[in-house]
Amino acid sequence: MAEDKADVLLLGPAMPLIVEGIERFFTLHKLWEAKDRDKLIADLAPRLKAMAGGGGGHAAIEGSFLSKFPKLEMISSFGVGYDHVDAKWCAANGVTVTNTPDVLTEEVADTALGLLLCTVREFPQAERYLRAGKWLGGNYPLTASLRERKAGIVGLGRIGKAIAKRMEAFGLTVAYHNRSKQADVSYSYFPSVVELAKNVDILMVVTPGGAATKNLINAEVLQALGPKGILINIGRGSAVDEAALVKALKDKTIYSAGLDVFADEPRVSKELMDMDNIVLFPHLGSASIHTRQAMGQLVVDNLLAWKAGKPPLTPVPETPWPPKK
Ligand code: 8YV
Repeated sequence: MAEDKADVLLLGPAMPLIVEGIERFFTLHKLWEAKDRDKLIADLAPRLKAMAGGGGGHAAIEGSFLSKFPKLEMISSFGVGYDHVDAKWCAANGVTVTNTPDVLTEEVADTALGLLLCTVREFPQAERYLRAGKWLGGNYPLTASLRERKAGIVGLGRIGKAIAKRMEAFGLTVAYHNRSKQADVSYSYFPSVVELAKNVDILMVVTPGGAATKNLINAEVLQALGPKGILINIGRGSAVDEAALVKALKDKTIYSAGLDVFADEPRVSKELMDMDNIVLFPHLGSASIHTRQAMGQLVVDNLLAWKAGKPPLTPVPETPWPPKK
């Protein structure tokens, strides 16, 4: 007799590795492709125990949606950030949430340093200058420099620490702000973001999204960062007050910015688009083939661990294993 495969509801488009990996071991249902979404939900609701988020954009996974599935046990989410999942609701309802940390740490840290260099030394602008044939008319203007700068990291988790290591190798002095002081580092700690910003001229934002960090980087922080200041955001767009940032860039309250994430991505505000003196990446942090495959595999492996009744590989802190039902 054929094995009765457990159902998995995939909430959005996902890379083939995830789709095929789930299909091999489970009965896969693709919510975004359903002709009648409500019918699919109603059919699955009495029996569905597992969902997966593929990472093709991060539509909110809210308690009001999840509560339609009384037997739900597991949500395997793509990406280290899971601000789109109502993890509190999951914790209260015995649902385990997993994310894909660690496997992307070095990639995101590489991207952060790349974005920093691009922003300070204006590499994308200089390349556009060459391609426009302007080099024939004279050299690209001299740029700002990393030399003699102090960097402040907002959010010193795993990725923040990997960025700090790279910054040290580049000769930068590193300080940080975090919810709590980290015991395993000797960088200067600032209990407030404004105090950190006052003491550095690079502010590297690596925070998760969500209510706790919403608009953490506001007008006051940008003012404190000052006219030499460079803001880099590799964490979540919601952590930066974009209107305040646009104003700070226009008023030259800060010098420049490099952004990999945006408040309403993939839509980027026209005001940011129109500025040629900043650097904008289309959320590239972890986006290499190597790293995205490792992340995708972890989405599948977390589901397989759940299927085997084993502890999930990477549960988020809000939903430690075993779940409280
Ligand atoms: C992914 C990310 O781009 O891991 C994260 O939190 O932001 C990125 O690595 C994103 O999850 C893709 O949807």
